[in-house]
Amino acid sequence: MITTSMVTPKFLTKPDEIGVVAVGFSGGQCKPGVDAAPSALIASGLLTQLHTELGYNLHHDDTVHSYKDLMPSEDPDVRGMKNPLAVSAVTKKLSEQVYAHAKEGRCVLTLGGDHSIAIGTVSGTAKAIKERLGREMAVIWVDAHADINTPETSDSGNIHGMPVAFLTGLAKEKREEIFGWLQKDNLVSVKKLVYIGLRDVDRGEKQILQEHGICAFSMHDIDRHGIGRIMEMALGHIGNDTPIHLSFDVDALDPMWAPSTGTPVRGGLTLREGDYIAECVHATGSLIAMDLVEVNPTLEPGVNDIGAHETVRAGCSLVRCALGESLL
Ligand SMILES: [Mn+2]
Repeated sequence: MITTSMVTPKFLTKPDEIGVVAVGFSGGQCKPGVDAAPSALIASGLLTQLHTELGYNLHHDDTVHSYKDLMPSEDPDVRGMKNPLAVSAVTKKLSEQVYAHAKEGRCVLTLGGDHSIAIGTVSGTAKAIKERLGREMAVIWVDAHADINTPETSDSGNIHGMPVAFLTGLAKEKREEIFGWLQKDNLVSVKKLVYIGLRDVDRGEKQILQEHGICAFSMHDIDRHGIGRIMEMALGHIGNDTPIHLSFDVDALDPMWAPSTGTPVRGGLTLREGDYIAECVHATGSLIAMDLVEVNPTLEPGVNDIGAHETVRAGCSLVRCALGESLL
């Protein structure tokens, strides 16, 4: 049975509406299959549940966007980045799509795709919130990884490990066609960024987190304090007067709960801890957007696709919790 605990949203003018963007894009990393996630999530009934069980009116174009028309014929590495033209073009377009929903005052749900797409989603909501409310939003980044490499600190060159660096202005590129379209209006402050679930952070990233005093709760912190106290501290850092964009990488969950993902790391969140994070963010009434990324149903599918099925199911649960499902 699904029960809802609806909280009156503080920063949405259309609280009963959700703008949905389905992004079948995998170009921020090397493993195909993450582009199949939106269809798998939708086929498992996620959008139907949001409508019939949680009561939202969905604004969705019934399309899983692959942005094929935006793909360049050649896309050579730039500063070590792989597929820079493609990722930039796709995220720029996605930024406009998310902006259009957020500007209308509705909550935006983006189903990825690899985590590079957050360059599009976060920049879109940041701009809309600045225009609509004249304030900066916060980002809660739930992930095993910090995704804050600059092109120079990245070993792999995969842009899904760099979105936070571009979104905070720590990584910059002047060329319009390679993220030069990210302007001040699109960016978020490192002071308004909170990480939860980190456990595989590169050396260069650790340095960036320390240098900028970024608020980050690793699995060590969660072991020490428990997820309840961690959420108090995370939300305390943000304050109750700030809109929140929740960017949830399914690899924050332990591979036991979400095996079908591109870069699994053992020692992660339980499904309940993940749901609890989402429930707490919902309870603030400050949620203005959520991304669910890095579900890859083609990896570790398991016997009878049980692994893929469980990963999709976990992803759906995280989304429903963030949007108001409650246990009682
Ligand atoms: Mn990520």
